[in-house]
Amino acid sequence: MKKIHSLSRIALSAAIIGAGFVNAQAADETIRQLAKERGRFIGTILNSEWFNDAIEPEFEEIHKTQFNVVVAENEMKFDATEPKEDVFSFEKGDKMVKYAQKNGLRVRGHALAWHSQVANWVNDYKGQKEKLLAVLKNHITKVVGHWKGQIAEWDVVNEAVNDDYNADWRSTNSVWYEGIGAEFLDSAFVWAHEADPDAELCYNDYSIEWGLREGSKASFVVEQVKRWKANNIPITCVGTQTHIEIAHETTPQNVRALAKALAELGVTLNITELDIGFPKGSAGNLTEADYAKQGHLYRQFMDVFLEEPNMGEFVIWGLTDAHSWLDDQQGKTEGLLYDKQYNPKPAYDSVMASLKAHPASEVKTPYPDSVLNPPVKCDTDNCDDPIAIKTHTKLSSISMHLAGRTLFVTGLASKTAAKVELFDMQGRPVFSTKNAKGNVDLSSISEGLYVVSIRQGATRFTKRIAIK
Ligand code: 9MR
Repeated sequence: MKKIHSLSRIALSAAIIGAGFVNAQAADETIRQLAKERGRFIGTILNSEWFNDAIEPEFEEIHKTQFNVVVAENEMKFDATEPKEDVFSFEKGDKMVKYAQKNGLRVRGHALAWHSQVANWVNDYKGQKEKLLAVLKNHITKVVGHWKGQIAEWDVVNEAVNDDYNADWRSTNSVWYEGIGAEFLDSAFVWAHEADPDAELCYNDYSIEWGLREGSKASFVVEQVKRWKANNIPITCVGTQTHIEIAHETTPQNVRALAKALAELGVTLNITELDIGFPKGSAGNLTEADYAKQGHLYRQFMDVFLEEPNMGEFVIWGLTDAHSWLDDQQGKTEGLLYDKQYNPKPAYDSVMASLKAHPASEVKTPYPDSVLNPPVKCDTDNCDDPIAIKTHTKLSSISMHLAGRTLFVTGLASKTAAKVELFDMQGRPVFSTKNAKGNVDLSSISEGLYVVSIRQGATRFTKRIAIK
């Protein structure tokens, strides 16, 4: 009997209960597999919900099946790793590194020297240059040192350029720049290199997908990279975050131009935080043509990525529209490859189509074999100790089927009852019972689309249903 790929299972169950996108994904083909054959890394973040064990089981299953590079959304930033002076907190980062090793994923570290998400205590030293240099050195040395050999690449400096028409260093609201001056950047690269000489070291920023016109952020960054290379500052890569909107049609070609400019300097360009959002509030009105347009833009980025020999990583800032910073903080929405119910969107198909249109024999890799096929760091034994990946990460055994107004819940552990909740598409609770042991009567619920959540102990199952 042909093995049904687990993702196809998800798509299949979505089809049964009438969810949005259902595509005919080939059973054994994944982005990860095609990326690996091409010597490239394609990935996404582990959302903070994953670190807090508050995410649906589909998330991890898709994440490790489809991608081969991973980044922590917030958990390796300064405020997370050094919440008190010289007191470090590596637990969450360790959990991710261990997950990556267990599943053969490359790890990006994000981010060491950044004006944002700095722990509050650092502000006590505002304007004290020597002290701030010591603080930053200690932070970089201990954090990079802790994961030496396990994190392949660091965003050493993040977002240090301002947003002015004539770009320059960000001189306000940056404890590092205001207290130390531009030398904090050079020093950060040197300290990171001392702590892990094999790690790739990036400068990462947003809005550098806007072209190389005079005075632009991208041109300013290229000029700095020239200076760093001339001065033997150990930078190896630039990250273009690329948080864009559906209307930003020129950005893929701008990224191509940036890659070419950096190639001349012997530096790699990575796409590090891509999302392509629609205006907030538009979610309910989006048409097939809108999603096709989004797919077209994703495809263009992937084409550029595969065609430029000095591009190595393609990272999307989120996996599912159910968990994305766009809705919370950006006035944008629906920017990722999977919809809120974990169905692959047309954007997913476009990424796959681009990969297939660029045969492995024609895609150059910027990485040596030792990077593409690193020694396995984890066997079953050392992976289980000392930090166990929570049982939460196992696929839920719970399943459900809706027939008329009756929800048939199966796969529950026999001893305790489950909590079944129903939410409308705005996330408002419309039904709840704590005592489900099998069938749940939904005859009181009006026609419409809902999300069902079934919880039993640590096991959780969520799915969208249409009540008719
Ligand atoms: O996705 C992150 C979000 O959860 C945080 O609240 C936010 C705080 O600054 O940071 C988000 O990630 C940012 C990344 O670290 C740097 N580039 C911009 C990203 C989106 O804001």
